[in-house]
Amino acid sequence: MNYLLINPPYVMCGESVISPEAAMLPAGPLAIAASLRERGHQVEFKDYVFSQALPPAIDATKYDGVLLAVHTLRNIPTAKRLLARVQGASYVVAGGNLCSEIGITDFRSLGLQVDAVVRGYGHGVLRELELKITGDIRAGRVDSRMPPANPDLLDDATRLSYWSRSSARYPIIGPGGFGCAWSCNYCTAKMLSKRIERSLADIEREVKIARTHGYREIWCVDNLAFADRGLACEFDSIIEKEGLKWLGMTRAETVWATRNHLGHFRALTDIALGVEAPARQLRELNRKARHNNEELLRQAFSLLHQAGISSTAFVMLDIPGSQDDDYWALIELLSRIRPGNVSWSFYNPPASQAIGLGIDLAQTGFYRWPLGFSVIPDTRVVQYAMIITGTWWMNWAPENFFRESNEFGVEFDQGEIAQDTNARSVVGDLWSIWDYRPAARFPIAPHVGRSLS
Ligand code: B12
Ligand code: SF4
Repeated sequence: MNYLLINPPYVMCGESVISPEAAMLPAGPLAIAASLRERGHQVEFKDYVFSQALPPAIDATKYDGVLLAVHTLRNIPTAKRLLARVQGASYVVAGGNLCSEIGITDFRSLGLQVDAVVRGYGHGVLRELELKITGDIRAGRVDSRMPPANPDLLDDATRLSYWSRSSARYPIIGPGGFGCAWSCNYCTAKMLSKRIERSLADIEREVKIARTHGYREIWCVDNLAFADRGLACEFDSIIEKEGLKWLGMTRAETVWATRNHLGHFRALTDIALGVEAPARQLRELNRKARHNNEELLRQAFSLLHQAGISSTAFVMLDIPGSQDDDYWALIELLSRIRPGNVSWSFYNPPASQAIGLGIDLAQTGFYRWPLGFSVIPDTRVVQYAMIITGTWWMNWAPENFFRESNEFGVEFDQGEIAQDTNARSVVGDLWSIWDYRPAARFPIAPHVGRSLS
């Protein structure tokens, strides 16, 4: 059969696609394409992340199916605009991370006329695609075999853009496998799946492909890189043999369980752990996961550092109902647990909640602006992000607002940030990610030297 797989842009402004300065290979969609090819199908992969504009029309009459990738809710507006240009498709299927949260009914309510939605991991449901099954397609069980993503499916310019804008970092599912062994009630990242190991042979093939394409670092995107410490060590050896480095994320508990092996890792450079703001609301959100176990986090960061592995704390800003005090409590928490780097993101509500609230998805962008869940003004949330990263936000200066310095190393000099940048790129360092574009809802002009409080 003959398929067209479409990867929509991250964000658009008017008719222009905003080309991200930092991006990652779309490993999931590329893996689906590779899986279909392994079954003897033809797949054309059209990636619009770095296009200047969308094509006026996409003729789909020669394809047996059009596959639409949707990473998060923030992609819905661009996916919708692309789909509106697809003409003559006989079968349209959406898939991707978002589809672990929402299915066909929600897609249709958002105005995306698709025939089917692949829920959760998609590489195990190819038979259903061949049979043109409609509605919600759910895998009975996640397949441990997933062929490596194939960057050769991208045109040369797009492949080069991904390479250059990813700091030569390649995302793959590694030793932690698919899904997650834990079950935190608020979480959708486990992709509707208990933890399933991925075939080590496939992982090894993928690492080799990454090296062949000039990548120097593997970003292990597993929910828990240390879910199995033996496999994590094997993964490390594979990467070392290829002359590459890797980084990943996990939970503090698994760092503790791996403590006697941490010194054996040769190619591992950084481990990230979730550290949320100790806001009352988030404590409630995390009640079951007990993510705020401060002593465990402190020990985990310390164990990593003793083993010569750098660390990153993932923190979330704009948490529902959060206030100034919550933010400063977060800064104090960080000063006690002492991570190496800090990487923040803005709170994204669960997709169904965002749809229910009628959030204007076209305005949410990618890392562009907080969605306004905290009690304090958006501008101040942005100021807080600036403190964590030690960098200005698109020419904004936090003049007059921040007068204190504190133990975490945040220094202010006459109202301006005076500290080194400390957040990792791609997920945290947003001012280097987006070109500044004024937007309708956020008429931001560069306000150098103006107080935003
Ligand atoms: C790498 C990554 C990124 C990269 C690359 C994204 C990309 N286009 O590939 C970057 C850094 C750019 C990114 C950005 C964002 N991300 Co992200 N990202 C991830 C991460 C770490 C791994 C994704 C991955 O590669 N997985 C491995 C592949 C194999 O799995 P997969 O992509 O899910 O693909 C499988 C299935 O989904 C399906 N599938 C995928 N595509 C398609 C297409 C079709 C047609 C079909 C049928 C099936 C299918 O089959 C694949 C194989 O089984 C996940 C966390 C995680 N561990 O999953 C977060 C995650 C998905 N991201 C998340 C978020 C919130 C974002 C941002 C919104 C962050 C922000 N605040 O702005 C942005 C949105 C970017 C955008 N597209 O607009 C959240 C989503 C939470 C949610 N459910 O809303 C996650 C779960 C992290 C988290 N816990 O917060 N992200
Ligand atoms: S451990 Fe992490 S990925 Fe697993 S269910 Fe909890 S929050 Fe989700």
